[in-house]
Amino acid sequence: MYRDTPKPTRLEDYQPPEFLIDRAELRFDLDAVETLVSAALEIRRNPAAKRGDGSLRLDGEQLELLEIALDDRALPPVEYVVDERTLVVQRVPDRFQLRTRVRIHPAANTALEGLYISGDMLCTQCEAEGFRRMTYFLDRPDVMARFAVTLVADATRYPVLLSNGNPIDQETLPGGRHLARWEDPFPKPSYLFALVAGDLARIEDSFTTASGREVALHLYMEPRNRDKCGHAMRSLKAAMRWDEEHYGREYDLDLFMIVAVSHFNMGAMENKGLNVFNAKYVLASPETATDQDFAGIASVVAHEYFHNWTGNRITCRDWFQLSLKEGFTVFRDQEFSADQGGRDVQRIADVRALRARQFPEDAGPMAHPVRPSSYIEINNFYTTTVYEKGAELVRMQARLLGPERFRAATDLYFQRHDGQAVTTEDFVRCMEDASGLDLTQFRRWYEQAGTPVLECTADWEAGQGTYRLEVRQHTDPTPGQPEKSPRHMPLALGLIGTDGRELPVQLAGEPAPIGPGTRVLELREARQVFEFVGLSERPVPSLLRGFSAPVKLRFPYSDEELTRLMAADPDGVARWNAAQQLAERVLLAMVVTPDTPPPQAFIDAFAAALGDQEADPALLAEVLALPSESYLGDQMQAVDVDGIHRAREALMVQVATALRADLLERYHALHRFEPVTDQAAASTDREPDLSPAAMGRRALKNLCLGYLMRAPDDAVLALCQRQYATAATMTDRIAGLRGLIRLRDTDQAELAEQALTDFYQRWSQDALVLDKWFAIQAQASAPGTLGRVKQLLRHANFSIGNPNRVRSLIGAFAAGNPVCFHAADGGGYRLLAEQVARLDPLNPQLASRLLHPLTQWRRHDASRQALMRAELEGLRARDGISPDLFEVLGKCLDA
Ligand code: B3K
Ligand code: ZN
Repeated sequence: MYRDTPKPTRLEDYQPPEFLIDRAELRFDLDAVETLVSAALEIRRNPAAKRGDGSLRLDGEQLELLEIALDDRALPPVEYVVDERTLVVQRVPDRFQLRTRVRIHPAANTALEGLYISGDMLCTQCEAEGFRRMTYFLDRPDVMARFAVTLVADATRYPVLLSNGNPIDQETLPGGRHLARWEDPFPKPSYLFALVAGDLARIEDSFTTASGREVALHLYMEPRNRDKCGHAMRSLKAAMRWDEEHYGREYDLDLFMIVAVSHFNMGAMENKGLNVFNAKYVLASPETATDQDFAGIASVVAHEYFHNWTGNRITCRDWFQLSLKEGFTVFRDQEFSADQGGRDVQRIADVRALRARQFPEDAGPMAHPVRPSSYIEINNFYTTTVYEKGAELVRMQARLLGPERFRAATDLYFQRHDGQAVTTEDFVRCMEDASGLDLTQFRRWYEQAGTPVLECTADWEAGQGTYRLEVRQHTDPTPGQPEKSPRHMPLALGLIGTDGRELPVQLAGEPAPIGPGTRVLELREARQVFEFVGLSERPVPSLLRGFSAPVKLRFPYSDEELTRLMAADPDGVARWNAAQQLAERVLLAMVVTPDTPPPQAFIDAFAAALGDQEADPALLAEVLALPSESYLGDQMQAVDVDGIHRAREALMVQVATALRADLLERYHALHRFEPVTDQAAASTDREPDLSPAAMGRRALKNLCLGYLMRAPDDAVLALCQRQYATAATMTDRIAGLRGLIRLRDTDQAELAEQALTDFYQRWSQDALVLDKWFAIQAQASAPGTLGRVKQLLRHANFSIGNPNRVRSLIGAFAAGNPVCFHAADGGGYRLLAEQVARLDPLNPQLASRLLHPLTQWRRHDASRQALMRAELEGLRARDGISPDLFEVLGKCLDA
């Protein structure tokens, strides 16, 4: 931790590197307690850079320098300076070899950046700036070197030794040690370096590329997890094929490896040829993983694989360009998942996530552009804005270009920039050059933070058959950006008639369209008017179809119009969005006036959707899910946490009571598809079905169960217990448990406790399932939850050193349980602040992320604001907080 005030890095100060590293030969003498790292770097002056003072500055942190030599001459101490962050070698020649040898301590590395231990294995995480914790280097993405790596370790503890690229050779050494050599033929930035050592099991497969090359696929895991990797392997092969078919991208090495590790700060990491994954995104079986987990695995496996082209072959010039690789790669994984599992449902999930996390970020103190212009700790900028909003920016460009021109533009991007470290500007230029479009105004999306609001109104001239739509756009100020300019965006829309059918969308002055359907308009001005002609009746506009731009759109729909869209809009996203708006309206009214019954029209619309046998059950599960408490809070001036919770629960009870028979009928009809286990024999009569259709059925069925358990009579309780006990899938079991846990702190609490004990006993040996056990308790809205979370922090299975466990208890409570976290006495805030303070010295990256729910303090009432602020001030007053925390606290307290 640094005591001096950390200084920001600014985009405007970017300078090309003064030196380049062509080749890096590394040797790791591996040991958990003490590892020695020897580096031989071929360095030369960068002809494209300004000449500095003639000295070489290398990054290095927490390294103990043992030896240093330049062109084989050991350097005397007067010729170099080492401090906490850098090694400066004075007056170096234009081209030379630098050798260093340093000592590092993997077992003491709790930050999980650089080389660290996870259980009995050693592994690395270098992005963004972890490589400098292993050796002195130019640790920046625009320095791309060829790496040759030698790993030496104890042969019994670490029989498997992996690094990037191709295995070159292996040797047995005296003293029970062995050695492996790896070479990566592709130049890469240091953040893509990886090594793994351990006693690992492996499953193998292979993939034949479009051009007929064989690629070996190796998946490594702790031996006890060997039978849980089939889905990840299948997902990898599907992703490889998809990237060939949709982007013409073939894999480039003969070997692709994935390693599952138990201690990991994020989801996974795309190191060249050697992806390292959080085990959560690899391991799955129907009994241990939910349908959502299966989908998450496919999407993360694809995401990391896709990075091979969008990130590794073409990388970022500097970390301000992070969205170049992340936004594009998220867009690619979203499209992959849409092709695998269903386009509407995937898009709805993506929009839901964007609204739940990115919109609040963009409206709060942490708001920043997709291409930020300054940071203190780059790890704080792996945000939903850079990732998910970044993906929306690529999606809008794809939409503006259309499929053919977008493909031509990505082809051009891959051809023009292969092997380079580039910027988001280079990406947009390819979009322009391949299409002829002018994206000058579109570039504002990369520079301006904040979510644009589209205020739409319409009028109808019956005599003319003309419908006029006026769209005004504005964006509120964000920190450091008081003024915003209008943005260029696609607005997809359709027009719906009284009978629910689509009407033709014909703009004044244009020929009649061939048929009805979606039309994409382009917005550029602060105010635009569109005139639709040739209409025989006043249409209901279906706006922002497919969520064509990441904006908040407002239109004064009547309840009847929303109901019509909810029942009939052929665009699934718009249909879902109409249902959300209708429910939001009802709920916000109930917040203001508790005990108002929902309008009968709402219940009828809900019943109609529930009974819709034509629609995809997965879509209906989305349409019938009420907006989340945090989304509702986001729609209010000052969040009324308790009022929202009360209203949402009350509405669910009312739906459950009014539609008990319908919910039960649909539940049973869907449940019939599931195999069940014979409790005594614990064996299933059939294999669970993991197709998207089966997952959709389970989603709708468990939605029904969720409603029914809001007003449980004995029959419903029995049904929930039965589902819990006989479930063949974790999806069904956890849905049963979620229902039962609602009984905590009621007079039927026994049922909840029994199920939780049973769940613990079944799964206490499986860390990922146990994470669910922690999370489900932390998210329960029962009054005793805060006390239970405190107890769970002392549970034998809680570990502050395991990020998954920390997220499943502290993160699930603070970010996933608004009503308990925001308890009026501030107990929830206190708990989070204490845990963040405890975690910060160990793992600042994780600590800073966990803090986020507190950063939204200004959204709450005065008394909560004071309590939240006091906790934030308390953290800031602590000695030696990390730069990560320093930056977040500064932004949210001083904004
Ligand atoms: N690129 C990594 C994220 C690294 C985060 C470092 N703090 C995972 C991904 O986006 O694929
Ligand atoms: Zn990524």
